[in-house]
Amino acid sequence: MSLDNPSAPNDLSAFWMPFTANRQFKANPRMFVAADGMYYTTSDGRQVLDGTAGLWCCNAGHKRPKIIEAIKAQAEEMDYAPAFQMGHPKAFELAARLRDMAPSGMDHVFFTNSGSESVETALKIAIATQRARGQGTRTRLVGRERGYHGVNFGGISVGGIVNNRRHFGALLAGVDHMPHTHLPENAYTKGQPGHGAYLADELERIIALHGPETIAAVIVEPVAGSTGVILPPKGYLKRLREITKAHGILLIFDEVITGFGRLGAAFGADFFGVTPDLMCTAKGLTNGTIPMGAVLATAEVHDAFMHGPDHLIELFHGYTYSGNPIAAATGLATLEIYREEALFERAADIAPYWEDALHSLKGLPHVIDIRNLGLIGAVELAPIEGQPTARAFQAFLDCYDKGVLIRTTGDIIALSPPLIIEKSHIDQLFGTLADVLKTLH
Ligand code: PXG
Repeated sequence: MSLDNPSAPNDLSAFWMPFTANRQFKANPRMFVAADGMYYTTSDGRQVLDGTAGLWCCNAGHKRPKIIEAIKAQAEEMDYAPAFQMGHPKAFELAARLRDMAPSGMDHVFFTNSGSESVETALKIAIATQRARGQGTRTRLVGRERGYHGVNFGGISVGGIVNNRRHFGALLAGVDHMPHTHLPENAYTKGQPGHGAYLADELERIIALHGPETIAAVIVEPVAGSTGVILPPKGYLKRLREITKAHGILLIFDEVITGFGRLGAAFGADFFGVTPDLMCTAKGLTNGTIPMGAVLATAEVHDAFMHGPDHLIELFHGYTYSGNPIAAATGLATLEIYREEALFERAADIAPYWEDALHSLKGLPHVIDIRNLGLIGAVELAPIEGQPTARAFQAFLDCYDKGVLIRTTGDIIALSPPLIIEKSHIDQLFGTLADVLKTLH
């Protein structure tokens, strides 16, 4: 096919879609063609309420004029600047803004282009930090069952989702996993569950098994999102911090979902009052508009590299698009919106209404658990016997038909709306979901 003879726009065959049942989708496609505020517009002209902020990323809602203007202005001024051995002002400005909003001590920012790249970057920095400190035997990484850290090799190695791992060979060597924190006795807890802080002590077992001098870092999501919203029991993250510190192990928080106001604070680290050594971010950093991620590091981590002759590269890592000008401009505009509209505080203010509306689904058919924190919600359904995921996926399709976008993982419905959500949207979201649950088989 030549370029002056483009194929019809309804040819769906070429695009191999990510994390999608391609054949099912292409037989019956669902297309968004526009978005504004809390709503998407479908190709057949319907309005669909965004209950998931895209994929947990459009925290300020859609089509924000400030972001659009920033992208236009930057594209006109300068499209790209080399990321290695050259700089441009907006990358430095964005890094400084991130440092200023991060937990104190997280003073340095390494730019990436996605959550997956932030994870790879943090894992590599962690191992290299230990080596730079003269702790070169510390090469092991510890993740957690049901953890999601993106889809690159490091991320799926420390991650704990079997389908994301089993098809891809031997993965990274020297990785171990803590148990997840989803306990049946915490079912229907509103907010952070009370039971299970003891699960952090499993890390002591792993440390005793391998020897602390072999372990570089532990990585966890403060709240596990992708595997269906698994919350940290009260005291759990503090305990992880104490144990890692006592054994010279770095703690990495993967804040790709919990960053930028999702819990009603800038980061999960702020919400839980626990500061890690490294923090992975992406998604909400640019409101999902332009791909960008960032790893935040403490001064201790950063300064471990700042030795040797000044003219030598300290860290052999980076991407062509690290700190890309248009992404940096988008990030700056996004952070300005968060600040001007106090969106993190807004999320905290509306979270109790969200919690009550969500938990009002208790008792509806098939519902076996409900979990929430900040502007995150999950409704777990009993699977249809012999057909795991089918019931929740049907709920997704039915909600979409009724004008509401939800997200499902397994038989769990996960919700994470833009932080600009109003009470009327919350009513629409849970009203529709309740109607759907009542008619599901
Ligand atoms: N870490 C965490 C904690 C994530 O949630 C990533 C890393 C990877 O980010 P990128 O930008 O490489 O995709 C994520 C991504 C869902 C869903 O529906 C979640 C993610 C992505 C897509 C869908 O739960 N999280």
